[in-house]
Amino acid sequence: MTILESRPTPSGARAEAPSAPASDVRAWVDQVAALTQPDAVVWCDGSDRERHELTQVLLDEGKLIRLNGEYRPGSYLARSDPDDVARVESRTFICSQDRDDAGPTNNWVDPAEMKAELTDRFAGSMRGRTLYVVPFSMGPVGGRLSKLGVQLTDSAYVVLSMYIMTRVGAAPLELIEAGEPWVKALHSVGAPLIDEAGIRHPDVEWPCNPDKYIAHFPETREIWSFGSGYGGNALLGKKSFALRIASVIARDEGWLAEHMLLIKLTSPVGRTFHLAAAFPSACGKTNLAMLRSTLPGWKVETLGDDIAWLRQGEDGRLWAINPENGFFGVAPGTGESTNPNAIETIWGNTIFTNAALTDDGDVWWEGMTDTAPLHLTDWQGADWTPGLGRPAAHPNARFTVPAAQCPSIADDWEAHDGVPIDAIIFGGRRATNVPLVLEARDWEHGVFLGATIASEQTAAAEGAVGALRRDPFAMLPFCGYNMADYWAHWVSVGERLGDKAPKIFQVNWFRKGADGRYLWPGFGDNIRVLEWIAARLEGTDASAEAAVDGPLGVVPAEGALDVSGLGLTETDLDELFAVDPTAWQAEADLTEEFFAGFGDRVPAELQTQLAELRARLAAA
Ligand code: GTP
Ligand code: SPV
Ligand code: MN
Repeated sequence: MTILESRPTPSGARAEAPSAPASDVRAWVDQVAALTQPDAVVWCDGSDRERHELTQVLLDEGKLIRLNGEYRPGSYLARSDPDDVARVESRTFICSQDRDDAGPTNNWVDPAEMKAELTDRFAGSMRGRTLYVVPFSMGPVGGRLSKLGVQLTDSAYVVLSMYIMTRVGAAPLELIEAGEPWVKALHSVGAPLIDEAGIRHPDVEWPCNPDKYIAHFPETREIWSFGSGYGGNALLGKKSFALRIASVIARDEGWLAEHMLLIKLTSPVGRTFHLAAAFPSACGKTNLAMLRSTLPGWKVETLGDDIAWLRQGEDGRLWAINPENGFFGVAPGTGESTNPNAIETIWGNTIFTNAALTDDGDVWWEGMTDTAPLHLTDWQGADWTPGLGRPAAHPNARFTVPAAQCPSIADDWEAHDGVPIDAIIFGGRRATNVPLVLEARDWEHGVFLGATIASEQTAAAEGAVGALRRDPFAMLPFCGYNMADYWAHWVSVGERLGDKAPKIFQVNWFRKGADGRYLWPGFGDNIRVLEWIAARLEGTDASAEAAVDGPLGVVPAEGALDVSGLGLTETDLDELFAVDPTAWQAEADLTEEFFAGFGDRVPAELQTQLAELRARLAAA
């Protein structure tokens, strides 16, 4: 670790506003240190040595538990405060100058007001702690689509997580010092160890503050996060930078920052396709990204599991990168039978948060194995035995692991120019109404499908699990500007791509039968849906025969979807694709209401799509 004073003053060319000029890194650190009053300032270089030292600090402080090296080498368990277990959407703010630029789906506070309020919160917030300076790159360092940032944080757990999730170190800092634009990401857990009277208090296992703020300043490309140490609230390269701030940069520069997984699909005859898919939080991105095919000859390789940046290339097509360096994946439900590639990925070098601990020092969660161990220590540190009626792991327990450890990672996952996208898939968690798969008639219809995604709420954020809510493009919590403007931006990107635009599809793995069970086996069998999508992408006579028109979009023709060996009944299959015109007219009513909330900013193209949907339903 290097102490502030040993660093030379950065010099070199300066970036254009609105990104901070390079000379500001040190000045900014000094200014934040003066405000937050840490005991020490440490500039991080991302080295192994530093990682070991930070790990040791966390072990000594009782903030990490070392797992049994025989089962889980180089791996640790962290247990959070029970009130800091997921993203806090109610405390997430988009502080644009103009309220209308944040739109009706974001919390808004005037930027000057928010900065004044947060300056009060940050004053002395790091007393007794260390301020870490973490320079990082989203995307491979120096890549054409990559972006730079510096996170300041008083949490060593956050630093270790950033090492896994982003590219940290000297190389990004050199680029910043050479004048590349960068994003300021300020974070404090908001739990000073020294009080106003100068008295030092003992630390706790998971310091945080009940008063949380995840504030974004889109015009100045800044993030100020206070009070939480968990996931997307605190690892600021992820949702705050790579989605909320990046979506605004993308709007201004004509590209897309999306809540999407990225995969390469290879057919039995060696045809390859690159697909990007947006599903809301905890709705299956990691699982689809790591799919192990149940159909012989088909292969899925992983490029990313949560975020994609997509930009038109010189050939006119849409190219995409995964800006992240690791996975922050949902643990519950991840097992040998559902996601064997994830299980292999987390063999070691993994930080687990809010998983249960086995008596022999490994982790466990619901769905990891069919039966639970007879005794566990639960995610809150209490004794746990099966049948207690409460889960051993928190439903939003997560693993943080380097992407390079994934056995299905694609060779070119770090390609500087990314990969060319053949298809975009939208999905959600819908027990009713939404069919297993359909294809959009064209780009604008695809944008309508994305804009009207609704999904049952999961444990990835605070709120009532199971409640149906609109989550357009799976970006409701992540769009850094007015959602209706974002839809218009999507329409304009399609216009620019023209006939080189990817095809758009919609899927739903979660439809249930009258008896409440999932109609579709999901997981590895989702390859059957990808096979149909690939058939449609071929553009051959057989592609045309594989589909028929339906009221909601283009659906598989009789027999075109391979369901052999699944044991689905005729009724199951019918229910998976059933379209109830009455229920859909009701959905259309809800869509109309939803659009009305955005006033006249809703692009006319989407209103036209809604009218067409109603007409098709009426004719059905
Ligand atoms: P975030 O990281 O929160 O953005 O989530 P994600 O979209 O990556 O979700 P993930 O793949 O981790 O899935 C969340 C939950 O959905 C897990 O409990 C999975 O087991 C479950 N799941 C994923 N795919 C399927 C599927 O095809 N069928 C069913 N029934 N469940 C699935
Ligand atoms: C999500 O909630 O979509 C996540 C987890 O991927 S977090 O990083 O906490 O946002
Ligand atoms: Mn996510």
